[in-house]
Amino acid sequence: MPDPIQCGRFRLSLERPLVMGIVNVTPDSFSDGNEHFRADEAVAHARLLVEEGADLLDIGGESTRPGAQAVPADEELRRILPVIEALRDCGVPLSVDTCKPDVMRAALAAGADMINDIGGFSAPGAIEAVADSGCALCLMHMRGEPRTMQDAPVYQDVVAEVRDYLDRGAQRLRQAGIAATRIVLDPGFGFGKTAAHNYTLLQQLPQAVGQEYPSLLGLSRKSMIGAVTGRPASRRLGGSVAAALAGAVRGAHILRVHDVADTVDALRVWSAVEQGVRA
Ligand code: 9MG
Repeated sequence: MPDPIQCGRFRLSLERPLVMGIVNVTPDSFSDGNEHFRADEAVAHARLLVEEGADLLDIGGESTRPGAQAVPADEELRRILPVIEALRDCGVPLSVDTCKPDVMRAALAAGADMINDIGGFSAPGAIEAVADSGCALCLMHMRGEPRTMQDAPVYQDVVAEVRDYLDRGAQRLRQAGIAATRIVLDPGFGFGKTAAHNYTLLQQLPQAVGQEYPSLLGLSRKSMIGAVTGRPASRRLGGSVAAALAGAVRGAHILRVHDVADTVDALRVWSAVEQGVRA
């Protein structure tokens, strides 16, 4: 088992898979866009996720769905800062999903404990923005950018190529002086990958992410679930929970989900089967 993650004000033990609740403050996210767009609604939703058992929250002010347009940094900050400030003392670490160094700095100053960068900290200044804080970093694999990433992605060997990207990314972070205990790796389901690529990555998760760093998986309500079930994003709960469990069975450390209560229940039952129940 990897060491606990150093995550801002928190140390996260990895004795069991952790559940990260998604808090989108965007008008256009792929499965819950507009539902929690106002800051007060996003905060109320986040508090509910904590009550349901979320171990951490991931707050995002820019949609990452395929085809999404970029949002300027000042608009992203206008959306997320009030939410971070209101949730700072909610009892669980706050992750912020952003690729922009200016947003990273402001989010950390406002109290964020983790930066989740789907761009893999590749923007100029991104590593410098996070290096000297004590925050955790989620480095995700993406081929291309959200606007174009689903335009016929091709890999010779998706598992090896994702692994190589993640290894190199982690090395860049380490070279900047960032401790291994702050780094989390994510194969980036749905980011420049077909359904077949996504299922190969999930099936071969240990090979795709390696053993050196904890892993984070975002499978919830994604098109790979729809590709198998034929269901729209609003009806992918069962498929999402099954995918989360498949990740947990393969050693995933953090599961990024919309449906916290159902995922927590499924993980508890799985754990009871594997480890028994104390009388
Ligand atoms: C923001 N976001 C949307 N999907 C994601 C995923 O699969 N992983 C991470 N780290 N972030 C995601």
